Amino acid sequence: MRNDEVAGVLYEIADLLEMSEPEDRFRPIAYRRAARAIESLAEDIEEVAKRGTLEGIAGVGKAIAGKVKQYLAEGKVDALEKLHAEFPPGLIEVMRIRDVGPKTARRLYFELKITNLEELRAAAASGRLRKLKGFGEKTEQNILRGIQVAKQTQGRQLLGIALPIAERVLAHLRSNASVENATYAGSLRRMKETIGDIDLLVTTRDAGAVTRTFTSMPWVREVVMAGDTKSTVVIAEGLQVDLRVLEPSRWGAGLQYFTGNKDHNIKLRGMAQKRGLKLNEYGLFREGEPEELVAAGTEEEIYGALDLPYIEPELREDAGEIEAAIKRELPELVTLADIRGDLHDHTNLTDGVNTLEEMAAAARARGYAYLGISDHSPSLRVTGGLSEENLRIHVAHIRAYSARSPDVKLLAGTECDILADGTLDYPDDVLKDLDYVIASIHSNFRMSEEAMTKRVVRAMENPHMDILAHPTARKIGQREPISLDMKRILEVAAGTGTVLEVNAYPDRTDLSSAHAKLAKDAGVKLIIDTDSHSTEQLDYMRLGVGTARRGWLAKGDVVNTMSYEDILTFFR
Ligand code: DGT
Ligand code: CA
Ligand code: CA
Ligand code: ZN
Repeated sequence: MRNDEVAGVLYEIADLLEMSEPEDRFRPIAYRRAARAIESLAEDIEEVAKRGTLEGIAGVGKAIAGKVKQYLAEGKVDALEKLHAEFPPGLIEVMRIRDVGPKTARRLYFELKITNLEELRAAAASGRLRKLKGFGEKTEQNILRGIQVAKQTQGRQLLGIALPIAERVLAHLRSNASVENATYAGSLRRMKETIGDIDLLVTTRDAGAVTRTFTSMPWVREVVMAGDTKSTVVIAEGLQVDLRVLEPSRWGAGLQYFTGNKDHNIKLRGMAQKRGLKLNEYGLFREGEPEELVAAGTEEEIYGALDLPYIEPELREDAGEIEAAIKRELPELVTLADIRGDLHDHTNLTDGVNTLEEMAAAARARGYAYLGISDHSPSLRVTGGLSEENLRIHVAHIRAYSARSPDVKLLAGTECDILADGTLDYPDDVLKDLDYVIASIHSNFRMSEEAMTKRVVRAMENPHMDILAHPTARKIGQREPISLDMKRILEVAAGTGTVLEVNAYPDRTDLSSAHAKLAKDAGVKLIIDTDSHSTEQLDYMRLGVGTARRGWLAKGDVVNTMSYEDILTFFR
């Protein structure tokens, strides 16, 4: 499905329109609305276009439908190209910095001649920005930090974006009948939160044909290299994709080598050398004349020949996994199949797009035993946070649905704001009637570590709070984590029994895998949630499971592997 790709084009038009015509308040809103609708469309946008019913999608009128059609047919949109021509290309990155946005980017360009990120950084560092009306020293500091955060992810793509793209490319490759095995390796297989490039591996009887299939895919923007064993392309989203063709008998060796990471591989090669063996992308060999092939077909055989149990890809970071493997102390990692439900989910009563009935049906389709509904609390006005009275009505609805439902059960919860002083946004007598309470930070992100830690600790000490959601509140590439004394937070969480969330929403991934591991080691329980704002986003669960596995979490560390009855009792 190319829905996300099409939505991305509409978002870009909206941003550039805002930069080009700052007085036009309505068209950017219209494009963003259409983009959101297409993103959350269950059906393939290409199918809808073929049927000629694009205008049946909420927010898609004649003009937008025309642009979608042109994009699907030609891979470009005239209106977008025209907008692009109006501004230097570097301004797009400027506009994406937190605290900047399209309208400010326009002023930076016209009033200070800033055309790219480096010029913006220099202007902020030298105090030139504060000359602009409405700008001060503080804005300059914030923008400098925003640039730093953006640079950390520059050229990298979120796992949640790269993974579906890799699957789309693999499906396309498999349409070539000569392809036997096809899979992704590299950081994607290790489920890293951001991906530098996509590494694909195939075995085939006809390397030339596969290379042609690969380099002629409709969404290829540039062919960097095309050879019989290695090809590289850049695709529409700006991501590089590497394809390697392997000998079927060397599949495991190639998979092991190209999964990495590099440090894990280096350590493994060292272990091989100590045994008089040589490990490379073609196999594990005993040195000598001639050298003898010891293992190559499967990864299990390669690890086995080095006296190691199989090491899951998510653990291969040279972060102690090889030492644990030697001692036979690797954890049995949680799997997607272990997950029985998702407890951080929004409906259209606040900022979600689907009704609770639709969300429940989507949970049923995923085979879940339960789904938690956790809409926002009143202080988050932009989301339409629920008043106490509306929350009570919502809870009654949720309970009624659950009572009627023969299979998937609903839990009535909230995602309650943690206010600046650490109190919760609903009074205790509202919270006590819910099945569970998620609390999280959505405002006042800039506090000292001491004040912020105190704020979160105070929230955790509220006996009604069960789950601390997206604990660091970061947005990858957008917003740095809040300052928290994580050690202290984990100590308190272990004491209060607060569950910490691994939020699977792609730009959050919060806790990170490293923090999840610290939490586990501190005796804290975790939950993997998607923070879904639409039915399809429930599929982010696999990303969260990937992060949890990278954090060494086992089934027993994750509370939403429990049955419905057990988790209800647990929160009670
Ligand atoms: P990325 O793309 O930056 O997100 O990270 P990776 O881990 O996918 O790195 P990439 O694409 O450069 O290479 C894929 C894998 O290939 C990497 O994880 C390990 C392997 N590899 C690449 N270069 C070397 C190397 O010089 N030595 C060894 N042992 N392995 C390498
Ligand atoms: Ca890679
Ligand atoms: Ca690569
Ligand atoms: Zn949420």
